Amino acid sequence: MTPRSDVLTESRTKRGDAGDGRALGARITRVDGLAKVRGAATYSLEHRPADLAHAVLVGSTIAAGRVRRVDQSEAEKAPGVRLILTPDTIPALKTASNWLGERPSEGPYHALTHEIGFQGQHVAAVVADTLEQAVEAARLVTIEYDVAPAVADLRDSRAGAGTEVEAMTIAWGDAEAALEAAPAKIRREYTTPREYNVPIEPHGLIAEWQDEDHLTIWEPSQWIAGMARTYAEWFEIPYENLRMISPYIGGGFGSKALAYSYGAIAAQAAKLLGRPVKLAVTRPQTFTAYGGRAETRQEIALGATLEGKLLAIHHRAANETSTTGTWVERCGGTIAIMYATPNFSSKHRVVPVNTVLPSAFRAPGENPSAWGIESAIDELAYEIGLDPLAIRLLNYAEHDHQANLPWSSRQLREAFAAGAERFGWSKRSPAPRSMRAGSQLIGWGVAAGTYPMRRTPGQAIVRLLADGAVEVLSAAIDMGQGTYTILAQTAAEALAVPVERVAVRLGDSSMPWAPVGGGSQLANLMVGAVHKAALAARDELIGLALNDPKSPLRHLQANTLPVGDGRIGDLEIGAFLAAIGRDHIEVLRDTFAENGKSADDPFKTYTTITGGRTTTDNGYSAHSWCAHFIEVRVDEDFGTVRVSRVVSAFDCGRIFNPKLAESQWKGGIIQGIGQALLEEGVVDRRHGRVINNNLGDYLIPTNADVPDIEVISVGVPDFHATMLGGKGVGEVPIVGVAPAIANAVFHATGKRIRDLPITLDKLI
Ligand code: MCN
Ligand code: MOS
Repeated sequence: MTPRSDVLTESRTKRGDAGDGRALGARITRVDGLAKVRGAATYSLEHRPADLAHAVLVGSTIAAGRVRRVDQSEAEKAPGVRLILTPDTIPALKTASNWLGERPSEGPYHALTHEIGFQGQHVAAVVADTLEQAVEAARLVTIEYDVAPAVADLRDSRAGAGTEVEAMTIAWGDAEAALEAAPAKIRREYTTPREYNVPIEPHGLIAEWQDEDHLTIWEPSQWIAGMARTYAEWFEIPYENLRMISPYIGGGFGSKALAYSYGAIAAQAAKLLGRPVKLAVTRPQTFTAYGGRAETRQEIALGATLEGKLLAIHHRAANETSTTGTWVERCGGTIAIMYATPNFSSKHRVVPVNTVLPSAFRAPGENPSAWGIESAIDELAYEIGLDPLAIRLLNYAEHDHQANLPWSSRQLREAFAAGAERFGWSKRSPAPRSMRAGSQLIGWGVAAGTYPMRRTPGQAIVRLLADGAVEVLSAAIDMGQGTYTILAQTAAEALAVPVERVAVRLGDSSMPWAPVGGGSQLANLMVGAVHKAALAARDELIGLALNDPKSPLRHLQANTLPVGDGRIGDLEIGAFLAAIGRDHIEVLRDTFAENGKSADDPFKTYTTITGGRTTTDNGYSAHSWCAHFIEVRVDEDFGTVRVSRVVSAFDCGRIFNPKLAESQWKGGIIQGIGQALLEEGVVDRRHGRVINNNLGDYLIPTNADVPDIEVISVGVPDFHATMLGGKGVGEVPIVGVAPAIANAVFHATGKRIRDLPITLDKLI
């Protein structure tokens, strides 16, 4: 359902600004907040089309092999059953292109296949009149398999070495020779387990065909254009005939940017039945319906002078991927740019195992990369007898050594300083096990984090309405990060109206193109487009006032025509528009292209990730930065770890809404606490099965696990990074949290944990 302006109007906060042109940067409460807590916000799966049928998935119980036979005879007889799809009966679709816009094959796409590559892979789907009937009938489907040996995970001895990813080889100087000659060195292995996004709203969709080539999909989506393209290509219908609707999303953390096979199955069922079909992926199924963060392994060797100055970084990394596709969890990202070193070498391998294809989870790549280097640099500090903060400052990278370019801005030194000051780092007693409170060992750790500034353009329409209100429209999305709010603030700022007068509509493919709501880019790109469009709308209004033959303001000069708060000059905008015979003014603008021109090939630009500018393409290397200072308390007898204090300082450039950015930072830190202490997909080696596939067993932090978190902004506007000077906020906060906690645990206990999560069995 499209976001209704009435819902948004009702939910607007009364604590907005007064239309004084300073809306951007104000601590405004989320404009969609009230609608959400009152239940007035309609999520995709709450849509209620008439005659809705329900699909339920049947998953493979084996991790590798072949479906020999599906016996659906019992299920067919069950009450209410309308359709059973199996590898034998599901019609073929066309293979869709990937997010690079490349079609991996020209052949058909089968959403259900006989070949089994992982446990939980969809093998059949049962569609019935009610959910209960479909659930019951799905239990009656029996499947016979030919079982093949499976490789459970990266640590499985049968996993092999995999394949080197050439594009991930990064090198300068001669790391091996420099390491050999270095007077101080360490060589260690760091690992992270399989981790899952687990947004609070599980996945799923409702698919409804209007006629044989018009399809509407209600599905939570971080990328309206990209997912709409996939559905359109699968079913070979024109992109314009595909309507994708996703006004509200209960979190995604990277997992809702692509269309998955269950989407194809539901849309296929809807087409075959001529009825709308709803497919709600259950929580256990979300662990195999799409991938979380791949398991990683990194071997890091650091060579340094006896004073702690880095001479070489040598890095060999690997991540698991599926047997049918390639996911690269780029472990070379953070390690290549965080510290100054004259010699560097990083290589990366992918190792196929029997898992669903892993995918993006908040700060993919940068997150495990920071786990490695921020642990290793800490180990070197203790080895040499240097303070962990001092070694980071000693090796501070004054420019990007990988790209050999200046930073667009890097307030990381300021972040270290502000964080250390608020945390009281100078009071730290250096030796491990030297701080305690009764049976609690106290440890203080520090680590840095970073995330690149990605830049794909996006479009927005700004409308000035006769009643002085403003509308903003874009197919961008809000999954909780605050897009509705900051875009309202942007239009309010540019047009000098109160935020309450701006209605923002998002999440609909019939609106202007927008990039993926991922990679921490959406805020800056869309704020840029809306700002441009709002200023252009204002200029158009003034132009009409000065030039339109019917304008009552024709005799005035441009500089005596202020626009603001629903007025132009001394006229109400409505009265003015009525006088010139218009009922609104509408302007479309694009983040990068000028004068309302679209990108050269909008379809390619917005439905793939290839239309963007790189992190370095204007001669500056643009990234967000952060420094985390964390205190842990470790119970000496039980080995339990509690995070008791967090102070983190961020350089994310100009902040559009400190209240929301702080909430993003705290959320990322909390997810980092989960990664450090709790999160781990436990794989049963015998069956290749994720056994803790539910929120009772896959642990994430709850309130009792989270202490007070203090976040500080040290950013300055960075116009080399983006148009309005902001940098990315959403992902950088999770980067560096786990190593800061591991470093604190080492300081508390003298025990170094290099394998996440840090559980008590590893400590005692
Ligand atoms: N912001 C700001 N000033 C800036 C930049 C951002 O005030 N200079 C604030 C705004 O409120 C903006 C938010 O931070 O809406 C996030 O902006 P940005 O960093 O551009 O990130 P995106 O809008 O692209 O959001 C995606 C990002 C990613 S990639 C993941 S993963 C993630 C995250 O956001 N998943 C989230 N934050 C999440 N927050 C919630 N509640 N749920 C998720 O699933
Ligand atoms: Mo975020 S993992 O880029 O959606």
